[in-house]
Amino acid sequence: MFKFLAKSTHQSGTLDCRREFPRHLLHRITTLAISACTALFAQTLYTPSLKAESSDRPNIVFILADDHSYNTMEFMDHPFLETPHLDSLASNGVHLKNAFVTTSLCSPSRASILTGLYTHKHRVIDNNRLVPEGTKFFPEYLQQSGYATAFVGKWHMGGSHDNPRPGFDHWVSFRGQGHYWPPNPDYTLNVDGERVKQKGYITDELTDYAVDWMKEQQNSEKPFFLYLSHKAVHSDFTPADRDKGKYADKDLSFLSRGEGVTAENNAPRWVRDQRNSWHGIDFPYHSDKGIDYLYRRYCETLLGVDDSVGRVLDQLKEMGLYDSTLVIYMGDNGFMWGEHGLIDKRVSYDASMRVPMTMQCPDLYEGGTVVESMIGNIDIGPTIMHAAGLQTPDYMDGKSFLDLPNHPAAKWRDSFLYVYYWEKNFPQTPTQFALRGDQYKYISYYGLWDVDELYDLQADPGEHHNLIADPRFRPVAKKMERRLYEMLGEAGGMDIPMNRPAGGSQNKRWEEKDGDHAADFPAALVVDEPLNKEAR
Ligand SMILES: [Ca+2]
Repeated sequence: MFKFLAKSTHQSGTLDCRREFPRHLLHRITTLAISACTALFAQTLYTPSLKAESSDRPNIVFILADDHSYNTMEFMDHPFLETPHLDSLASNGVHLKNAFVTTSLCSPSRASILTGLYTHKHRVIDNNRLVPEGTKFFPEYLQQSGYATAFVGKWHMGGSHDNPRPGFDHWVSFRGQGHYWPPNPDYTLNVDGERVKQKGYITDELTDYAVDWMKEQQNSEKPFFLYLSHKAVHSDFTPADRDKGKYADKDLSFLSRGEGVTAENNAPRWVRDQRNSWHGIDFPYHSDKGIDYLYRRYCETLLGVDDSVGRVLDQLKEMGLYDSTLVIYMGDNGFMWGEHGLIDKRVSYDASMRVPMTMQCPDLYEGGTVVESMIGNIDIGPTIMHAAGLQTPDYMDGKSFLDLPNHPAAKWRDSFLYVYYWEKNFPQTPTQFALRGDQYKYISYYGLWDVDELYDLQADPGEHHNLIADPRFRPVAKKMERRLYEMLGEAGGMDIPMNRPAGGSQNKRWEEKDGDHAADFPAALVVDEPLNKEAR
């Protein structure tokens, strides 16, 4: 069983009642790491001779939701949502309140979670491609070190097949986005390489598969790692029948409607153009239903995910593993509901790049702990490997945050790098790079005649006041831009990856809402008179 020691060993002799990662495992990791320092890739710290002790290692459950915005949970002071099980992960564990993804898009983020790499390194830059041959997924290391591993749910890196991927003993998945309900009576999932009919509502059905597999681990010698990857709450938002219409009458006046996103305020021109597009509040998904209709469905769909989390936690309780199992919940990208006049993700604003993230392990963390440090999707692999007693491979960009809740003063990153590469499928959003610090965020657009953006996140967390043209902030903007490109260089990101176009392009505008006019240029780019009166 998972054992814990007090923190007295390295905190100025003070005894702290909170618990930390098992010290005997950390000691073993350190010792073995020194002898393995010449290795190119991850060294499995549990050599065959150590496998007898594998029962010391925790069981781990990672639950990924799709397009779940960071604040759509009851405990985030949502006006009406009821998410008791998602809330319980925070109240009984840790809320990683500043969690971000390096690219706010399904497939690139999923690839970063599974590889620990930035998007430009794993090169899954859109939602159409398979990961390149030879890509290593962190669950492979867990499997090799003696974990029983399962993947249940949405893989969505390339939609051409749903065959089992490396690293998993048990596999339940489907092609591409999958379906909330079977689209026809013959529609099938891939279960360990066999075609098995989807019987019902996907969130419940995936949870059934996950819980069944957990039950099978009850008497296993091996620790287990479950990767439960929901289709929900991605569009087309489809709640379980039991939740349909539950929020039909709720007041949605709290949603942002893009107020203040104007040329006078130096909001980028492309952002205002996007408002009347597939990803804008004036023409969302090219429909005339508006965001209120969509948002209600979205919230109702999330209730199924909350139920799923509850069922997984109940199963751990039933197996007597609730206190010792590390459970991590996160969203694969953020989601905007009216902020900046937009819906969806992709962009560098916090509402897009920030994700919900909680974790619990009562043996390890005190309930109600909040981590302020900036966590990334690239850190998930290193963190889960750390919990499993494995060293982070040198080539990974992320690092383990396993100890952060109990060591909040530990050295950690002070800047987070964000990248997004233009897709022809959704041509509204340009290639962009951003640097998010604790106080400021700098966003730069590449290959576009528009304004960059600078926000003071402490004074303006909603990113309403673009400071880029304010002379008082010019030194900050210059410094942030310089650091952004330094970080891109350090991370091997000074080349822009490209793909051949594939699939359609959601490029329409709605005339009734000024769809035949482009937005005005930002005030910072418009002059009253010629600048070069001495031209010869
Ligand atoms: Ca997604």
